[in-house]
Amino acid sequence: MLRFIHTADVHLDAPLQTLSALYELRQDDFRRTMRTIRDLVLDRQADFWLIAGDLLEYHGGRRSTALFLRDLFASVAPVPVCIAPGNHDPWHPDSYYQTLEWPGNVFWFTPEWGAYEFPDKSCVVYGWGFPQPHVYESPLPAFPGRLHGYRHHLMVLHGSVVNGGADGHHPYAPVTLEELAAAGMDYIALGHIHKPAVFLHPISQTPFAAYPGSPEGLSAKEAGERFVILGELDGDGRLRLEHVPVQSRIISRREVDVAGAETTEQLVNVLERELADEGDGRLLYLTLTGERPAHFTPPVEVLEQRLSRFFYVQCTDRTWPDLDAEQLQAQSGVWGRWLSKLAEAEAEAEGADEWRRDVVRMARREALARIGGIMR
Ligand SMILES: [Mn+2]
Repeated sequence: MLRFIHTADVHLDAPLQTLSALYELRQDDFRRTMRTIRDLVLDRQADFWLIAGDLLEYHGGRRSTALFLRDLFASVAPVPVCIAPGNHDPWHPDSYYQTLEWPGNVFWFTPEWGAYEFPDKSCVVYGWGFPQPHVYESPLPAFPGRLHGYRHHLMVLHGSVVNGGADGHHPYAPVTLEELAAAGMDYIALGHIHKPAVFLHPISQTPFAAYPGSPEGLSAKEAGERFVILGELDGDGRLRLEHVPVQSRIISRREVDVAGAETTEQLVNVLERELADEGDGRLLYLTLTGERPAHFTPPVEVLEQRLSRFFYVQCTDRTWPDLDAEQLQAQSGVWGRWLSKLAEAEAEAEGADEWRRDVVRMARREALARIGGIMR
């Protein structure tokens, strides 16, 4: 039985827009997540820690963070840590990957295919690393093939799994499932795509490659639990994959209908009720919707302040005022003419596809919000 922990796309020291004042605290979260993964490597007695790229940002990555990684990796010795650099942390001569002295249990992959042999585990770990941020060709045609005399074969690779033939225009090492399958691996630890995905072998239709996703959310899009993959390979080459949540903080995206609220206190009451299931300390990306009284615009700064039990709140107001659109339309002013035009567009879109009807409806809602903002 061979066991491994697979992670990728941690993006330590990445610039995180909108978090300026909280940046250092959030970076501390990312390092805590790395420690959680390290604990998992030790607790589950993993044979390997596979890291498939975009670990420490080449641009902006700090020496202190590189030293943190060095100490962290030393703390799992003698467990091998196998790292394949990605497009955010390419194998540059002046990268910390090359300028620091790393513990003996850290194995780097470079732009020349590498194969590290672990005879006591009857395993070879193969890998390749980005030479620079943009790589338009698949690295797999240059893969020299499997070594003989070993039971298990693992690969670590950062790149984009593309459907069908690679078109040569994708800048991040495009690889096809067929190419990956042809390498004859028991498992391919992929990185690059931040959403978890497991790929089935085109012939056996069983899992043989995966993206674990980012273990800590980097943006509002990376909401909910975040994972690493715990893999187990038995003597017959059967693979079992388990997704283990490791995030330090959850990012939540919520839309709350605040229709009818016409004071800040009423708004806060609605939000406290609707968000009761959201744990303290989360990052909350909140959107307000619903028809509101024209006289009252939600004060987003105040709401952000009142929701201070969260680590970070970004509140976006998408409510619209309860203007009498028909009465405005009946008047000959510029607002009336604008709304009439949108009413015409809405009528025209009636027989069109749903996407077009949505666009027209959003345009009308936006127009009402703008008009309401001015007439307030
Ligand atoms: Mn990447």
